[in-house]
Amino acid sequence: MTKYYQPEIECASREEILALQNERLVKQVQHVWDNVPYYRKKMEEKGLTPADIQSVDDLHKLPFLTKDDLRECSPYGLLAKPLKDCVRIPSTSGTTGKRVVAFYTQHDIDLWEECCARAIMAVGGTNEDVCHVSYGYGLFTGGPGLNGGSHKVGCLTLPMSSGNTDRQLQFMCDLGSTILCCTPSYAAYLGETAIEKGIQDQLKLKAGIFGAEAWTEEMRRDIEKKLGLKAYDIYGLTEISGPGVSFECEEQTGMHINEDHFIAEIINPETGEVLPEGEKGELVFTSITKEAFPLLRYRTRDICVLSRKKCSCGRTHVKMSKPMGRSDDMLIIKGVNVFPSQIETVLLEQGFPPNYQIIVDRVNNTDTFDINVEMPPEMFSDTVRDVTAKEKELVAALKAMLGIVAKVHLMAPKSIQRSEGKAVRVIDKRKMY
Ligand code: DLL
Repeated sequence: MTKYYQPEIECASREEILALQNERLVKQVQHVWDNVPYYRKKMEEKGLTPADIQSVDDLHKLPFLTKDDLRECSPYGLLAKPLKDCVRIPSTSGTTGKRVVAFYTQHDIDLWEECCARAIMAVGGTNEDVCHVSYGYGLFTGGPGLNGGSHKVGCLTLPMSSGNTDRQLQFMCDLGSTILCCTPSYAAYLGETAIEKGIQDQLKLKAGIFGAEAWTEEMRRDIEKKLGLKAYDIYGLTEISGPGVSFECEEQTGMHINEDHFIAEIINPETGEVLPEGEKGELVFTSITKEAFPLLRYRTRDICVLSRKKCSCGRTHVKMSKPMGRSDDMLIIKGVNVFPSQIETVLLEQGFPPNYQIIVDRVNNTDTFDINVEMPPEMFSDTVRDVTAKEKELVAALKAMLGIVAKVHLMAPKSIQRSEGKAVRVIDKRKMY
C-alpha cells in the first residue's frame, strides 16, 4: 500500500536524482533522435547529435518545442512509438487554439497514474479513503489521471466526473467521501451549494486535490472553510502526461515536481535564456521516461518560480510555485499588464465570493475594462448606501493592485454562471473582431 510513497526516490539526495536524470535524459534523447524525424531535424539545424547531450548540464543546448510545433505536427508527427503500441489518447481543451492530442503506451499510463498516486498519498490518502473524482473524464486528463492514481493507492474510487452538483453532494454524504478531486472553481461551487442545502456537517471530506486552473491563496482559504477540508494544489498538462507532474504536500507551499520523470527549467520567455533558481519565468519540461510522446524542452507558457528550499515533509524534489498565470493569460488593458489572479485576490480580500467575470473591449480605440462581481447574500440585502460604499472600496482596492480603474458591476448572488470544470473568467471581446 505504501508503494506509491517512494521515499527512496521522493526523498533522494540531489546527487542521486541528478544521476538518475542524467542516465534517463541520455536514453531519451537517443529515443527521440531515432524515432521523431521532426525533432531530429530541429537538432540537426543546431548542429547537434545525441552525443552532445551527456547530462542535464547539456540540456540547454537542445531546441525548444512549443504548442505551435505540436499543432504543426498533429496528430502523429511527434509520436515516438508505433501506433500499435499506444493504448490511449488524451486531448487538450483547446482554450488557446486548436486542440492537440497526445499518446500513451500502457507503460506511460502506469507511470502517470503512479505520479497521481503520489499526489494522493501526499495529502494523506490511504486504502481507508473514499476518493471522489469530479474532474471531467473523457479526453480531459483530470478524471482518468486521478482515477488511476486512486486505484493504485487502493482508495474506494467514486468516478463521478463533473456536473450534476446535487448528485455529487448526495454521493458525498451517502458514501462518506474523504478526498475530493476537482477544479478549485468547482470545489467552491460544491461548497456554496452544500451551505445552501444546510448539509455542511454531513460532509466527511478531509482533503481536496484541486488544479487544472489558476487559483489564489484566498480561494484556498475560502474552499477550506466551505468544505471543511485541507485544500492541496496539483499541476500538470496534457502534453506532458496530465495531472501529477507536480503536487503539494502537507506544507502547502508549492508543488513538488516528480523529478524522476520530468526535468524542469525556468527560462526568460522573451530570450529563451535559462534563469537561475528563484527567478520568475516560463516553465519548461523535458519528459525523461515517456515512451509514446516524449517531449524535450516543452514550453508550457506557465509563469512560475522554482525552489529547492528544504521542505518539512522530507521530499527533496524541486518545488514550483503556483503558476502566476500563463504568459498568454495576461491581459494588456490600457497598456497595463493585468493577471486575473490579481483581481481574484482583491475580491476575496474584500469579502466577495470567487464568482466574477472580466470583460475587456475596445471602443473608439480605447480599452474598456469591466468586472461583474457577485455580492455575498448578506450584502444583497444591505441598504443602497452601504452597497455603494462597498463598491467604492472595491474599485479603490482594485486600482491599488492593478494601477488602472475598472468599472465594477455588483450583481445579485448566483447571477454568474458556475463552472463544473475550468472556469471562464475572461471575455476579451477585442479578440473577437
Ligand atoms: O489541466 C491537467 C490537470 C488536470 C492538472 C487536473 C491538474 C488537475 P490541460 O487541460 O492540458 O491539463 O491544461 C494545462 O492548465 O499549462 C496550466 O496553465 C493550467 N494548470 C494546470 N494545473 C494548474 C494549477 C490539465 N494547479 C494547463 N494551477 C497548464 C494553475 C494550472 N494552472
